[in-house]
Order: sequence, then C-alpha cells, then structure tokens
Amino acid sequence: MTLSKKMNIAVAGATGAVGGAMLQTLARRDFPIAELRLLASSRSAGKKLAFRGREYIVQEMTNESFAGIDIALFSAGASRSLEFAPAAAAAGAVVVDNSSAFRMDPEIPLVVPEVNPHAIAQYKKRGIIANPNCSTIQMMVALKPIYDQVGIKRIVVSTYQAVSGSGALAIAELESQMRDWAAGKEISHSVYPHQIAFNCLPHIDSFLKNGYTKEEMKMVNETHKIFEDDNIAVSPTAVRVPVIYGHSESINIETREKISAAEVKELIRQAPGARLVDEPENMVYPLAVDCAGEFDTMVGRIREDNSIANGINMWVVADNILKGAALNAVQIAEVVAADYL
Ligand code: NAP
Ligand code: 3JN
Repeated sequence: MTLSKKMNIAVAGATGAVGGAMLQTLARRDFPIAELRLLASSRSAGKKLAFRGREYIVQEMTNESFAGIDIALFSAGASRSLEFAPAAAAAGAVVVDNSSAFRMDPEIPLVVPEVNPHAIAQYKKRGIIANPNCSTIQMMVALKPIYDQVGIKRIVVSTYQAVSGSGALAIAELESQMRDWAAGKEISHSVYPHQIAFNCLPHIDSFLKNGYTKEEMKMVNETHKIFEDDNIAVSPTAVRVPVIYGHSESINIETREKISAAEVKELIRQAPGARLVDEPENMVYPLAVDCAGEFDTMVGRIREDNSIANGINMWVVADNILKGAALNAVQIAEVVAADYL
C-alpha cells in the first residue's frame, strides 16, 4: 500500500513484545511516519529504543501523551486501554487497540483487514478500532473465502498456541524448563499452572461457568462479530504448547453447501493474506517454525471430512505476534491512513 501523507504515530506499550513487533512491522512496511512517540509505564520512562536507525526515548503514558497524534497503536494490556484509549481518541488520534477491552463493544469495529475492512468506517463514533484475538485472526483469514463461497454452519477448532502469546516471561519459563530438564534438575513453574516443557495445557485464560475458557469464548464471540453472523456454531478448545512463536489450529468446518478440497485449495490460493502450503506427499504443510517472522497465514492439510456430507478439515498456522497482533494492527492503520485521514 502506498501512503502519501506522513502520520504522527504513538505506540502505547512500545517496550513490550507486541509493541516491539509493531515497531519492526512499521519499519518493514515502510509506514510513512512524521513523528513517532513511544509510550510505556513509568518503569520504562527514559529508556532508549531504536527505530529506523534512530534512537527514541520512551515516555510515561498519561492522558496528555496523545496531542497531535494521528494514529495510536495500543498494546499495553486491557486495563491500560480502558484507562488511556478514550483520552487518546478525545485528543484526535485514531486508536487501534490490541487488547480485549473494546472488542465486543457494539460501537467499536473489530477488524481483520483482509476480511471486514468495511467495518473500519464505524470507528468515527468512538475513535477506536479493536484488533481481534490472535487465534481468531488467523482462523478468519483462512475461513473468509469459504464463508463467502458456500457459507459455514459450524466450526470445531483446536488451537496449539505458542508461549509468546503469554509474553516474554512465558518464553523464559519454557526455555529454563528445557534447560533444567536437560540438566536433570527439578522443573519449577510460575507463569503457567503446570510444567509447559514437553507438555500441552488445555487451559488458556480463566475458566468460565460454561466450561469453556475466556480465550475459547473470545473465538466464538469475535467470529460472530467479524462475519456479522451469530448463526455460526463455534466450538473451540484452546491449548498451550511448548512452541515459542506461531499458533497452529486444527479447524473442522461444516459448510452450508458442498465444496470439494480442490475448490478450497483454489480459494486459499487466491485469498488475501493466506498462503497455500499443502503438498503432504512431499511432507510440505504449515509449520510454526516456518511461520515465525512471516506475514502470511499458512493453510494446509486441506481435505474433505469423511464423517459428514459437507465437511472440510484444515491446518492453519500464523505468527501470533505478527498477524495475530502487531501486523494486523499496522494493516488497520494503513487503511485508516489511506482512506480516512
Ligand atoms: P508485555 O511484553 O508484558 O508488554 C506490556 C507493555 O505494556 C509494556 O510496554 C509495558 O511497559 C506496558 N505497560 C504496562 N503497564 C503500563 C502502564 N501503566 N502504562 C503504560 N504502559 C504500560 O506484553 P505483550 O505480550 O506485548 O502484550 C501486551 C498486550 O497486548 C496484552 O496485554 C494484550 O492485551 C495484547 N495482546 C494481544 C494479542 C492478540 O491476540 N491480539 C496477543 C498478545 C498480546 P513497561 O515495559 O514499562 O512495563
Ligand atoms: O495467549 C495467547 O496466545 C494470546 C493472548 C492474548 C492476550 C493476553 C493477555 C491479555 C489478550 C488478548 O489479546 O485477548 C489479553 C487481553 O487483552 O485480554
């Protein structure tokens, strides 16, 4: 996307894992920036961060941080978004928020640019656009062309989520447990309720009364909002696995009309943001280790479900910090800059 006007950009949570990826993504995509303001907590005020070969000093985020800012990219957690995003919007910035704070607010659009870019227009009421949860985003990229072609009745999805989704401390916990295991030492844990090394935890975020976790219900509710269709049945199981970057998903769908595996492959080949990686005969399928650092959502193992009439199975992998968070936010900012400012 070629943008003509330079924007004043604030990154709220610039010292974090997602904030750092936002800076890298702005640089990789040549986003035209006039002024860059890096915001974090008082703990980081004065710290220096590099961007495009220049040093920037991190400032403490306050309600006064947003004067003159065109677009504010938030990834400082939901409570900070609730506290500071309205002030940023009131100061005239368009906020793109990575947290769950506003996702289900009916006045705030929830956007995956390849899927529902038209929803961005609704930002004008509150000045805020929400980025979906990482597990929802990659599923939407893969399912959108199928939804448009034949409709989707039901989605059964199991996620295999990388520890980077829980932040830098979780990466450190996995690495130290691996080292301790190799050294024959006792394994301790603090980020997760159980050992994550050599293990799979069917537990992401807290459990709700209905037996699902919050992470799983985010996938249900966000899918309905993004597809503007509350009739799709969605049943997720979210699992944390000992992978550092890249969420994988096993997705089974029941479509409204019959579609063949060959037709789905053709749709994925043409879908924006998706890449078909599907040559099982050559042992080629999407892998988390190959997705790290990539912008595309990779889709493979596409096959007809042999247990029902209109079913498709697929394996979908994306970099959870990029397409699942930072890249999706920067793509929204690109549309805002090109079409609305
Ligand atoms: P992180 O590495 O822990 O970074 C948190 C950032 O928030 C840091 O820059 C931190 O600054 C800043 N922060 C904390 N308290 C603050 C305050 N009072 N005022 C201003 N800044 C403050 O976490 P992360 O992994 O980058 O994730 C950050 C958030 O992004 C998550 O909480 C979540 O809401 C969102 N997220 C979304 C997805 C998704 O699925 N779309 C995925 C991952 C994360 P200091 O360094 O000064 O503490
Ligand atoms: O666990 C993952 O893989 C994704 C984590 C997302 C996350 C982590 C902390 C707080 C979120 C989110 O984006 O839903 C939040 C939050 O904003 O609620």
